Amino acid sequence: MRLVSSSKTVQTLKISALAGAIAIFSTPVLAEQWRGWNVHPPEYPNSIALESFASEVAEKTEGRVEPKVFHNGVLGAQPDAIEQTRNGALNFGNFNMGPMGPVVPETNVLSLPFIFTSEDEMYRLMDGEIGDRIAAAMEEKGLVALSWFGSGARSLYNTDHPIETPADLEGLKVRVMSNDLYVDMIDALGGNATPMAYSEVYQSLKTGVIDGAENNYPSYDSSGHYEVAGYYSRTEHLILPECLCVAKATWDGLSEEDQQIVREAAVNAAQEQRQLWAEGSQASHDAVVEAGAEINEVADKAEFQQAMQPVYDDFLAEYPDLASLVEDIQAAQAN
Ligand code: BDP
Repeated sequence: MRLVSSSKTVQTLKISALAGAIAIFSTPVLAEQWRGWNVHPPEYPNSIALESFASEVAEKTEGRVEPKVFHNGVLGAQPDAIEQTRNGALNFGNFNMGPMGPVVPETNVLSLPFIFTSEDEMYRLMDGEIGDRIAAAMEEKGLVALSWFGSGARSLYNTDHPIETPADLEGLKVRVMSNDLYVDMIDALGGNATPMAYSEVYQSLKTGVIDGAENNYPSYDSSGHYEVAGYYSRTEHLILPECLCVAKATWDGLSEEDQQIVREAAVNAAQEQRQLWAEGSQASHDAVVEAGAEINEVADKAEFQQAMQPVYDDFLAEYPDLASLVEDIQAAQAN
């Protein structure tokens, strides 16, 4: 086979450069490149759903908007990413309502332990008027919540014994997400709360800086925490929603047509995430058990629930205006 002569190559390059230049100058609207934050690895349910969101937006806006998801928390820790999205330095992200609390107090209502009685109830309420109230409060702080993802139920796990009752937490250093409400929660159970970035938890468990943490099965699994903290006790104290959020500055810059496309893609992504979550959660449970983690059913959750009363009292003393939101969530589930 003969190689193409070098002068021919140069000519080809010139032609393609010209074609490229024409393409650029004749494109009426330049594509907007969006940067999206995600803490999880690419195979995690949320990550797959975020990728679907990105592809659907790029396809349906015909390339006017090109979202790119940065997985594994490479764009920074969650509290910083929330700030960056609020000020428009990042364009979108999948955020948990835990680290959202210090920015949007209304979202802290969702972090009151045991406020949701099941994942289904959480989804039902977040898809309705309660979710709209939360979204309105977030929008005032610069974040447009377009849909709600699930994150299962969070339970305690630690390095050297199962947690059967609050007394088993006595003196344990337990990592929590960055939110004072969780410090109160662990303190009320007799442990010592240590707020810390997610990325530091594995090493801190391994070296004994902390004794335990709390999370759902998929995170316990994908973070590898089960390798270093093998006792997972099903307290299920938090059922936290997560948002697919777009920066308000980014959102306001979109045409109505594109806003609709982006919103629809976010709702579709949430549907996919919830489905993948249910499957992934079971798979993660099986995987950690297979790897030797011990899952402990907590016989009397009521003890943990009762211990949370001071957390509710202190929160409502600080935010009396949020009492109606708390009551509405509770009442809606009693029916
Ligand atoms: C996971 C959440 C993620 C949090 C993480 C944590 O999906 O947003 O950053 O927990 O504990 O379940 O920090």
